[in-house]
Amino acid sequence: MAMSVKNEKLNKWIREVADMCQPESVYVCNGTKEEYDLMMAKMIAGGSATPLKKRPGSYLFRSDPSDVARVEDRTYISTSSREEAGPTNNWVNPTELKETMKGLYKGCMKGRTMYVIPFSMGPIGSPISKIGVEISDSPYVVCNMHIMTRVSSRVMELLDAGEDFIPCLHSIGAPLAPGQEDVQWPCAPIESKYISHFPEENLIWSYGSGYGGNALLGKKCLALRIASAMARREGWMAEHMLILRLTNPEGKQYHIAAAFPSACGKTNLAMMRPTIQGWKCECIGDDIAWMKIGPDGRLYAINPENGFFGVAPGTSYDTNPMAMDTVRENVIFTNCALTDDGDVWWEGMTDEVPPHLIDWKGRDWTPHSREDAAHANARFTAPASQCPVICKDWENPNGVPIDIFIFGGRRNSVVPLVFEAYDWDHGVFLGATAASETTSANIGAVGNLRRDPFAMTPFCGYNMGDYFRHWLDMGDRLGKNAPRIFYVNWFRKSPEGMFLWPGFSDNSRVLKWMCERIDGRVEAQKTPIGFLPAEGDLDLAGLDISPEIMKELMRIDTDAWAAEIPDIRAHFAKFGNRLPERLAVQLEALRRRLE
Ligand code: SAT
Ligand code: MN
Repeated sequence: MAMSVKNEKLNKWIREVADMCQPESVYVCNGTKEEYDLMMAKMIAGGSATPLKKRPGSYLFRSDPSDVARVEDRTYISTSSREEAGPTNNWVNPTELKETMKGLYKGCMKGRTMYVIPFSMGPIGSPISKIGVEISDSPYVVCNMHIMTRVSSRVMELLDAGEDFIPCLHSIGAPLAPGQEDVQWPCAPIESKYISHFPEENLIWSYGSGYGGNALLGKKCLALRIASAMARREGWMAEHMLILRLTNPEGKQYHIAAAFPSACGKTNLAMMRPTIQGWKCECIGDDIAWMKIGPDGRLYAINPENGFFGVAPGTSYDTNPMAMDTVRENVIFTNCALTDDGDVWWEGMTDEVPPHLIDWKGRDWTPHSREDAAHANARFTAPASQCPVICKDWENPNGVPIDIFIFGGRRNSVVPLVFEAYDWDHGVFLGATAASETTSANIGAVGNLRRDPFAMTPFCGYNMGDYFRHWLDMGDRLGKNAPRIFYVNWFRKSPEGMFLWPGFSDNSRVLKWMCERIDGRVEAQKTPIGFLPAEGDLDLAGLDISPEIMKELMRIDTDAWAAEIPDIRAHFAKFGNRLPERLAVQLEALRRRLE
């Protein structure tokens, strides 16, 4: 099979990997529906996929309970010096890491098929797209890659014609001895999992996990970690951002890119149905934005992905009806619960809880069970084209011009609903100091506050201090064309622990204010932390919310903000002399304004 590959670098790499991993056979994927169906049929026969009677063309998978999310502790940026990877990344020198991993890769595909998956991030053949080839021994990965990226023989034709590619090697790390029976979700124990990146040579090596970003290497590994390093070298941006188009009642379009950490509502915002009269929202992407300065000097964004890998729990016809309609058919569900009539279910999907389910671990479940029926990081993998509000320009190779950047995260206190940066440098400061409570998207403690600059902590493929500088450089290049920068917090709580803001569709009210700001239609209040909406400027028509609650949502507790200063100082200190002076200046200015 591999012999029909004409790209020499690819051919050589396939042979090397096959020699090292010793698979039973090698199969080159073509991305067709037949291939997908055949692969699924095998996984159904093997017992790992459950077809869902209630959802055409859809399947449920249950992972090993140890393999349920990204593993940040086992994720490496392997640059020639530790300094290049910076203080926010795990680092091992490339020679040592490759030796360790070669030891693990040796014979790791025994008894399995080695799949070669040619894929494109971004529309095939577009000048901004990048080609990757993932080698994986997981048919589950092949099917997910079919949805999340563009897998196609057309990509192979480009490779045959000599196009370069980013090699992405993946193994679940579970060889089969002759006659050994396979398990439902083969993977390696946590201590031998490695998600490794070699940004200086555009190379990805992943071992031991079959879940999400650990295994679908086009997403976080290629489109963020490797791409962010390429973007710095080449003068563009690869960001952990949703992209949406908002249209006002007069038909004027605004394009917004927003960076929130994993499982903080990017998918919900990207597909939102505005509650404000006459406004329309369309989705372009829900997770990743690649942005370049266009010929007119503005910043243009594309979504490099082809599907959504969204968090299932909490998704419902109330919170995200467009996502619910997106996942009606042709979807892969992972770690959701199974209903008795052959559908999936998860916490928050319906008001009524089914009387009986099979939980994500495959056990009988009733409302009296102590654990959740679906895992908190259960996911759907769905084609973006199925989203009812997908924007007609979502595959436009020229991208869409970004007007607004939003940063934010989960903060149960301190941070108001919305505020605007004074200028670009202040906006970069807001991005660089963004903080959020941790979620189940990563293995580890949930609910701890951490600084997560630009929501890129787990995804920046080089020294984060240099990344801050790259943002400042981009602003200098964009000048007056730079998007305006805002900060939001949908998650502020009352002392009793209730969310103060309804969120979801009502977030459109906040976006509307941003659009009015950039159009110069509304004045704002200047405060020590930034510009806040002036009283009455946030459109609350039809919303049942008391003035007291609005006041609490917008309240700036100067003491609490002052208490952030030492924490930000410690956060900045980690970057040593890589921290741009302009950010230190911003911190000092904030301190003075709070005095
Ligand atoms: O597992 S993924 O990394 O793809 C999802 C996420 O954490 O955003
Ligand atoms: Mn993400």
